[in-house]
Amino acid sequence: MFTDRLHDAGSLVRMHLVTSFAGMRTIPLTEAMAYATRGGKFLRAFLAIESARLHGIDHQRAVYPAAAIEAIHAYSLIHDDLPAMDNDDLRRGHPTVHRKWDDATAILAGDALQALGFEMVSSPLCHNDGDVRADLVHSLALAAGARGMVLGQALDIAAEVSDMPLDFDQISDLQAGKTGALIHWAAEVGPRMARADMTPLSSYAGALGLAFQIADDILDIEGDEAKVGKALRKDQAAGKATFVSLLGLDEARRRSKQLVTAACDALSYYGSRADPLRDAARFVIDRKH
Ligand code: GRG
Repeated sequence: MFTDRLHDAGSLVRMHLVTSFAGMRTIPLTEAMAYATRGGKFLRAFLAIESARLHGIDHQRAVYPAAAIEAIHAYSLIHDDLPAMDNDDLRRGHPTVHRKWDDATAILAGDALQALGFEMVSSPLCHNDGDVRADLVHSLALAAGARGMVLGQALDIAAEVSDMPLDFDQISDLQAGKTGALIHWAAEVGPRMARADMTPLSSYAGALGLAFQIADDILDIEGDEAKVGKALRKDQAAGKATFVSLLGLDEARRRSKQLVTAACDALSYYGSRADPLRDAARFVIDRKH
């Protein structure tokens, strides 16, 4: 069952990260790092492990990129919650890192988690071919940085202070960076590690990333704060353009379903072996948190 596989991927990655934190000094910084990597859905880890499995890479190695992407995702959430950005008190149902500790600890925990991500994919235990490791490091840097996630975040912040609301293409472009880039990288882990054609998983990830963000915008309107574990309806209150504000709820739902169909179809090359990834695409738009 999909939820069991998602849970297994999460446990594997969580254990891997805990082992890594155990080798560090116990100080507020490392406690905050451990705290920030708990309690998520581990969807990006799941994508990396399943993508690797499709290419014959076993989970002992796949856990490295899977842990890397969750560490970088956790860093982005810590920094996004800071007063200088979204100023949120709650994440995954618990106080945000800067609320539990302080801003300096949150900034450093985010910085260190980002570095840990690169430590993971540059480890010889991740892959014994140095060229493959270099490609993982390079592509992860592109996905996380000013051509990917950080670009998306900067465009989002710029849009908040602009008088001109974003149109559909501009929001899609922003979200392809902010949310899509890490999802994309996770889904491409298998062909990168096996030096295989990335086209099917790249198409899958493109559609999945957009479906994820549309679903996130729908959850922001319809979700239950207790289940989602963070403050909702902030975009609406700030009058921010989102997929829902531009398309309306019904059309947003229709588009997200269309994208899930496109994501599933993109995997035809793998036949039924890719069913867990198809289940993940359906989960992304049905989730309640
Ligand atoms: C601060 C550099 C920097 C980037 C921040 C990821 C991000 C960019 C901001 C987070 C705010 C947000 C709500 C983004 C949209 C979608 C998203 C990434 C949601 C969180 O991902 P989930 O639902 O979270 O996979 P869990 O908790 O399950 O890991």
